[in-house]
Amino acid sequence: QKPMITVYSPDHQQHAPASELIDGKFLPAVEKPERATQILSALEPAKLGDIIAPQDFGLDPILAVHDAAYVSFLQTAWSDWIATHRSGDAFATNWVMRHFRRDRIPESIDGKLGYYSFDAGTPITEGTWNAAIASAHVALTAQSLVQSGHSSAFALCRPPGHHAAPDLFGGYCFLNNAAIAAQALLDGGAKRIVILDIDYHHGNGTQSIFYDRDDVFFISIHADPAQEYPYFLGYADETGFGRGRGYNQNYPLPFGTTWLTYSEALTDAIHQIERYAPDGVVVSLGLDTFEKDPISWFALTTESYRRMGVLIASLNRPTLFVMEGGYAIEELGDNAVALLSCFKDYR
Ligand code: SS9
Ligand code: ZN
Repeated sequence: QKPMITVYSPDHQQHAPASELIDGKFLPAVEKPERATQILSALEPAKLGDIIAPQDFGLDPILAVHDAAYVSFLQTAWSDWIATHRSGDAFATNWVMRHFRRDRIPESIDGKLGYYSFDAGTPITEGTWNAAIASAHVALTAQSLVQSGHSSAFALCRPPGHHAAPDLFGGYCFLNNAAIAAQALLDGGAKRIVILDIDYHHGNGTQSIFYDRDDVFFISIHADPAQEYPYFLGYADETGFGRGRGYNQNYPLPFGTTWLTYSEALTDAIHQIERYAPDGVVVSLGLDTFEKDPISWFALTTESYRRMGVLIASLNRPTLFVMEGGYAIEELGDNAVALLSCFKDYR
């Protein structure tokens, strides 16, 4: 059995919003530092492999996925907000919707926040950029391990990334860690990469980044967007565009989904991956499909994650796990270890 190295940076703690806009109220943030520290403390006794700090890869691999103007916006968003509003976390409240112009980027920070986001549930704090760039470097460090021959690695990313598009933040995400890592694998010589997104929410950002490409096959199993966030993407008929036609696959599932139904979708996804024969698999690992997740409505159990680990291991491909969502703090570490240790045991 080969060890599975985990990459972790304490810098995520710099992103600790005081509150989030949830159900029309400012409530204590659900996406909080304890998520990552809880997983870290469960990993230590599980002994999957060493836990290492990220390297600094600079901005180039981020700019291979995200727009330069968007990245500059993120770097100064909080200080621009403070210059106007003097205190507190920044929130978007106005958006470029249908009937509006998308060819003018506002000068005002309030306008920019709306131009570069798609929800009001994602606060930007003083340390958000530092945390987001560290999270991307965590993913890139794990990617470099896989690229150099490690059969798997775990990027304990926080904040998550799969909702972030080339020029949009939202859904607690700023930089798309999984997409950045997948692009880096390609730039390092891989020809075909699969991103398998098993977060409860559709990975709209990742889908958007690779929708017209055939070198990244994006597959997502998630709650039906007709009923659940992010609401405006993630339907089964989104199958890719141009060269990318046939290389995007969504499995929208209903509220209350248990392992019985979930495993059918995952098994189908596994077959599709086998047919594509990728050089590597990036797993957008969300654990918000768990029955006790406070913001999600699937009914998977810790045992489901063990089985998921076994199924993903059966692919026998270099595999990079990138942490996404999961908000049932107490069980988060056990569920992560359940999946990762079964994956490792069956490889
Ligand atoms: C549910 C609000 C959802 C965003 C959730 C983003 C999850 C990222 N009432 N808010 S994995
Ligand atoms: Zn999620």
